[in-house]
Amino acid sequence: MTATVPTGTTAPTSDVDPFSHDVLEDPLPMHAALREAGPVVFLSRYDVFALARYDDVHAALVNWQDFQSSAGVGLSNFRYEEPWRPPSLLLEADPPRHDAPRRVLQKVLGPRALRRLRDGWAADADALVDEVLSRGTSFDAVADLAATFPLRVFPDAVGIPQDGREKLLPYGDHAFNAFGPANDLVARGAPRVAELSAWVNAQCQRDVLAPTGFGADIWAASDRGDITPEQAPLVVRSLLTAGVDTTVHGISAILHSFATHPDQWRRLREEPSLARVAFDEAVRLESPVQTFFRTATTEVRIGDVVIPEGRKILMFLAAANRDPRRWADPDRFDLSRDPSGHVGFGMGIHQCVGQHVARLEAESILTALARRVSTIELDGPPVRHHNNTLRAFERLPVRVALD
Ligand code: HEM
Ligand code: OVM
Repeated sequence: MTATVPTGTTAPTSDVDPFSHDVLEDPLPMHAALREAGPVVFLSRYDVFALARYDDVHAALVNWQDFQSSAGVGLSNFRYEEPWRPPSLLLEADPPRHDAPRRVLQKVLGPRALRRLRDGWAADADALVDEVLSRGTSFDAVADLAATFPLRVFPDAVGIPQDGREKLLPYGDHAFNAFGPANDLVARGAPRVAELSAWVNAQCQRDVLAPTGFGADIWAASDRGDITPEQAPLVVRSLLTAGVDTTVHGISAILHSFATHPDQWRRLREEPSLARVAFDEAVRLESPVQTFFRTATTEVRIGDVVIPEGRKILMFLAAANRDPRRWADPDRFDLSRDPSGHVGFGMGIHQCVGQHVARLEAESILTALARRVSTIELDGPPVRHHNNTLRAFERLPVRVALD
């Protein structure tokens, strides 16, 4: 027998649009208001329930049984709406179908596999920093570092050809917009979706991929029977979708954090091994991936609110990561704090399987920069890039001083 859940309790309601340009420009006031309103807030504009407190976001992330991903982790409910592309075998799957692709990627992107890349990426980062600094000490940290470095090292690590790599960022940008409502951001990406998708899908084929790399490793897993040959290209697609924009904006975030916290840059220079914790602290503070949705598989009760079966729940990772109930002085970028437990990479069975890749990229570029740059500061106002899911910079003018 199942217990009867008392109904009739209503959630506080808000008509805020989390995907409007005003909010995307500065979402922090909305995050605070949603956290304060209660554990669950009903967003009338989209007919969804929102979670913004750390404990509630965390609880939903680890409860994949009641909060499914296979109906889509965006606003669109795959029970009723056709997805814009075949669903991801990882992100948009539940157990048991999620298990095999997940195990494969966990191995392919695991710490052991990354050890082979470490020295090469460190040298690539040193070379890029030398190149940028040889042109001058004022530059755009997005165009010159945050966007350049991942695009130099990651596609090579996957094993895709040179040609067409400029399509990776726009494809990812659209994929992350597509988790939101069909607003102007999605409309702006729409004209290129067919071209970008066709190119990305073509790069996932075995004969296009280099004989070594993450792509080849995924196909080798299908030879072993760990996944099917039909699954292999879709697993490669996950890397090409999730692996570029996220690290570009993650690296922008950490450079912004240091440019606005000179004392923390001095600490990093004294103790370069802080680069790793610094990146996680920047991911906590900025949450490059701001939100994901789930769908209730059953009536779920959170506090006094009962969410009916089949309804969409919007989880504000970014709001959870600055919840003062969980974090002391949450808005401070502080290398002394322990940021572990942040939900910027998610939590539970879908927790970012690429996080070691992201950390290694960030650590490489940060270490290279710390070796040569004594101070880094803003050289003009940063310009935000708006995306329905990502928190991003379009431009980050910085000025550095050299030793
Ligand atoms: C999953 C964030 C970098 C591949 C996730 C999730 C988050 C996230 C929040 C959880 C999704 C959910 O719970 O529904 C980030 C951030 C990154 C980053 C902030 C960089 C700073 C990467 C990279 C790759 C990657 C570099 C690939 C190399 C994936 C994949 C999943 C995922 C495939 C789905 C995992 C699953 O559902 O089991 N990421 N990510 N991510 N990420 Fe990342
Ligand atoms: C995927 C995926 C995973 C995480 C994020 C994402 C576009 C996509 O497996 O395709 O965002």
